Amino acid sequence: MQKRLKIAFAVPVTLLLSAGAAAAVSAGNFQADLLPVPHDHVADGGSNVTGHAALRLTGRTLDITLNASGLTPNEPHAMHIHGLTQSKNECPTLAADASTGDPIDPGSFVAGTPDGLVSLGEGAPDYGPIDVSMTVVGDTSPSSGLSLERFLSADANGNLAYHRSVVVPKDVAKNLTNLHIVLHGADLPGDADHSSLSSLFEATLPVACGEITTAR
Ligand SMILES: [Cu+2]
Repeated sequence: MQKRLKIAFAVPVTLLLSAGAAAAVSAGNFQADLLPVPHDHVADGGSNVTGHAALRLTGRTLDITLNASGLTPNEPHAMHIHGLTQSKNECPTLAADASTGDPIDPGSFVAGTPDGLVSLGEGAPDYGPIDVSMTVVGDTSPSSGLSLERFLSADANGNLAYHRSVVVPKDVAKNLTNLHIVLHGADLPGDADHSSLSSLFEATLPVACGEITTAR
């Protein structure tokens, strides 16, 4: 409830500020420190994904170099730039675990009871919609958000190194510091298999998040 109020008040202020931000240069260096999305460590199997993204913007071309570790090995991980371009967005905290019906471990799931995991849906109010899909080939628009076959897989040690230059929408280029990067996908211990790919909940689970800031 407190968070909803905060967002309601934040919008008008940000709209005023964005009038000044519109004059911002459309070139420069940006970065994001990717830190684990907070989950209960029993529920997420000790997931501890960290990483760093270096972003260089030239016009609408964004050159992205992203390294991450601690990911579920040998599986693709959806990676996106998220957020409402016209307002400052935040990475979710564990308070986002509203547990409205996460389909994990159905044997013990009790609706309305926190399960210790911030699901895709629960995190969405914090990190907003997809702006850019960091695919390896082809389309990078939001519509590729779940095209897992075009996202990079982590190696056998759970490391991932991504580099691609993508053309981003104008409002994304102009508002990068309102946005953040989210990495998805974790095999959870709550089910019998050892893959995140048999469950949309696991494949889309946000595992790391980092707000985009200017870099020198
Ligand atoms: Cu995402």
